[in-house]
Amino acid sequence: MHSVLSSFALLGAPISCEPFGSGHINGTQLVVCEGGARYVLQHINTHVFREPEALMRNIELVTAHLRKKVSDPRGVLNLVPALDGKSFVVENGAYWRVYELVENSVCHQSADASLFYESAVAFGRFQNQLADFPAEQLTETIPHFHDTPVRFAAFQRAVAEDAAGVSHLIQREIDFVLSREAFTHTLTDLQGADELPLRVTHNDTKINNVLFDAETNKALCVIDLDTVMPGLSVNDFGDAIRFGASTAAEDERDLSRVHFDLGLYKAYVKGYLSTCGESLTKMEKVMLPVGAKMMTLECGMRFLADHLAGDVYFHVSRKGQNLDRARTQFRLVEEMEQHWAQMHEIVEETD
Ligand code: GN1
Ligand code: MG
Repeated sequence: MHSVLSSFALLGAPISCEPFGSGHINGTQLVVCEGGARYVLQHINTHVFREPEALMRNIELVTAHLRKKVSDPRGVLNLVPALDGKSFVVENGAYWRVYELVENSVCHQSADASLFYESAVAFGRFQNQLADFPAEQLTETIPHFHDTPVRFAAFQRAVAEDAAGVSHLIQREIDFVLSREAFTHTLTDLQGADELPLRVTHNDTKINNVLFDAETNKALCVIDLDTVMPGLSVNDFGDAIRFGASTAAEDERDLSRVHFDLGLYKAYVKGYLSTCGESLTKMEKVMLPVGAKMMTLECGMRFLADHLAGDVYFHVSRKGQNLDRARTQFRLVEEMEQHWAQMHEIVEETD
């Protein structure tokens, strides 16, 4: 049993603690206590999140705000306080936190159109519920997280450094990114010109960051709040499409199985606009397809940069996994480019 558990106000003594979930960044364990209470213990990756205390403050603020707006107690994550009243415990320099497990919930790694629609309802609602939250109170937990030109520059550095010595094997993928440099500026330029508003965003809107009711499959709540910070709504929309509107897993090796599914895209557009369409500006709606392509390209270049660096950021369970992940993203980008007009039409028709 992890000794840090004794520093949290748990109901009953912990009897088991097992690896849980599918995150790439933090270490996550499911804790079961005598009496049946269940919790999620997380070790915060401070290599990625440099200011864990500011991050926890963000989560405290955001969950408190959401709690005022939800009727179902399972509609928001609940932090379990440490015995000293804080929302985290530091042990030997490591940061830990505990959430109550959301009971009778399931997490999906992929979805059909109706489930994907439900996840869009949840992320749209999340966006809406936080529309009146003062974004300036939040710390940027990872500066420039979805600043694609900054990610592009980091990618160029990774190519130049070629730390793992693999760049000569992946020139085609490198060129794929380099040839899209101009596109990477689209959203940051609009933001700089005040044509896209700064909002409170989730920044990791994959379908597996939504919990669904185990019986009804209705979306319950949004999880993984580490990257909640000021950002662009279209990037939240886009990251969800990147992950969820693909016909294959993020690390699929057989690219013939990887497609951008317009039906899934349409389902997400519908669900998303149903809960936050009213609060989005005209420009935000017009830029939704750009958000989708931007997040897919950005994630692909992050995976490829990490492959070049020797897998130092994203956890890998096999050699070449980050390259496989990059390739799926680039395949999706290509197919989005082929369906560009339809992606816009779907937004216009739905709005
Ligand atoms: C990381 O750990 P996880 O799976 O929640 C990453 C996201 C990527 C995602 C790709 C803090 O998220 O930005 O989109 O992997 N999170 C961070 O699967 O870098
Ligand atoms: Mg995440």
